[in-house]
Amino acid sequence: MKLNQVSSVESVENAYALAKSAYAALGVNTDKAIRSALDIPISIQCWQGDDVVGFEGSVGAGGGIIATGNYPGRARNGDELRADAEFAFSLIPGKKRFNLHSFYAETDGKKVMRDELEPEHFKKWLVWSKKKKIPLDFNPSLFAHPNANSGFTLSSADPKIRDFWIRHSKASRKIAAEFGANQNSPAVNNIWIPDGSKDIPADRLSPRLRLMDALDEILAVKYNTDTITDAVESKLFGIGSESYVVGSHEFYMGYAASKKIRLCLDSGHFHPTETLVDKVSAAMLFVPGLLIHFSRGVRWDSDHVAIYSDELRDLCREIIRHKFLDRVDIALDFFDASINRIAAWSIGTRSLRKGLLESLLEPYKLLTDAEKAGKYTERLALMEELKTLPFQAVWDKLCLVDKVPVGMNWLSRVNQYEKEVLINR
Ligand code: RNT
Ligand code: ZN
Repeated sequence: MKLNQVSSVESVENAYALAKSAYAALGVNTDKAIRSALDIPISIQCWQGDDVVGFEGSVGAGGGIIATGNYPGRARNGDELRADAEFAFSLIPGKKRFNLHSFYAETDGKKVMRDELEPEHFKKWLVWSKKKKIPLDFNPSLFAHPNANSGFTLSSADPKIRDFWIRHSKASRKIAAEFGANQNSPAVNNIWIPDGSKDIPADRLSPRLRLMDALDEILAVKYNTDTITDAVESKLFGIGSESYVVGSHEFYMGYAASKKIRLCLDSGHFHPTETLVDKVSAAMLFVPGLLIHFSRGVRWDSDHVAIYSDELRDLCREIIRHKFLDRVDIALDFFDASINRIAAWSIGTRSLRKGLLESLLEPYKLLTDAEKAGKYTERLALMEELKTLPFQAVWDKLCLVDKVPVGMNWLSRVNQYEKEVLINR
């Protein structure tokens, strides 16, 4: 089978015409759903492109996260990362943002400490972002650094260490606000720290008090909300922090609610059988908004490539059904070094866009009508029926509309890019 001959424009259009009427019979307008799905920004994580290494000359992530695998072609500098991302963008339909970490600063070979970073160290990213019309998001990097070696950063008992990371986090917010001022939409600045301990701590409280104080100090600097959206990300455990994580879910849920900032929920950061699906409608009652890191937890790893799973689809439905899009930022967070990294971006982002499209095609009112009337048999029957509607035809049409490859046609392009570019690195 030749991958690039799977579907002709004509066969996509024919299948779409049939699908359109099948959905119309349920009162769903597929053209409108396609337009809405393309309009939702997805923030793509730059760190899938280089295995979370950054440009400081370090070897890898640290901080309890790790990209395993040694697939050839890792981007080693800003130009390679931007080239790879641009190529990935050509395979991915819909509105995109690009999510940077502070250790992707470009300092022209000069050593700039993380607490001295300035917007000017992201000039190349800013110029590129403007040119490509891809807005940027940001994250302070509180790992892969000698000052993070103890396993504690913002919650460290050593004031020197804690102050360093407070200064770094402040610098990051300043950079994010500068991004936001340049792009007509706030840059999301997400604070995640790896702090925690391998074995049972005696004192679970003091680090949390220190973290709370540190965050208060960082967030005390006020910016125009048109330029920056602050978020804080919780976690259950990491490699080397199996027994205790300072920034747990309850900690940040409480913190975000009381400080009125966004809560970041990462789908890999909970118990293996626990999902985000039931958390969205609860958390949204108490926090101003959410940042969702779409990811996939597998055993101990929280960062496998996002796929079109039941969990992802349910999560998309929660956002769409309750019309939460204006208060939920949608982002990806995975890093896999064992497969082609551009393919990883393509698979993960396309899967997420599929989930959003599918949710926009749901005749939600039919479900809630059945529910309100107590017709639970009908509700379940309908839910099952909806699963086998001709969704793929609508997805293919969306790709056609946005002029990106239909079906698996993107993969042959990736293989070509691998042969021509990646393999020579
Ligand atoms: C780690 C968090 C965090 C990171 C990125 C690199 O467990 O999910 O979001 O993955 O910031
Ligand atoms: Zn995350």
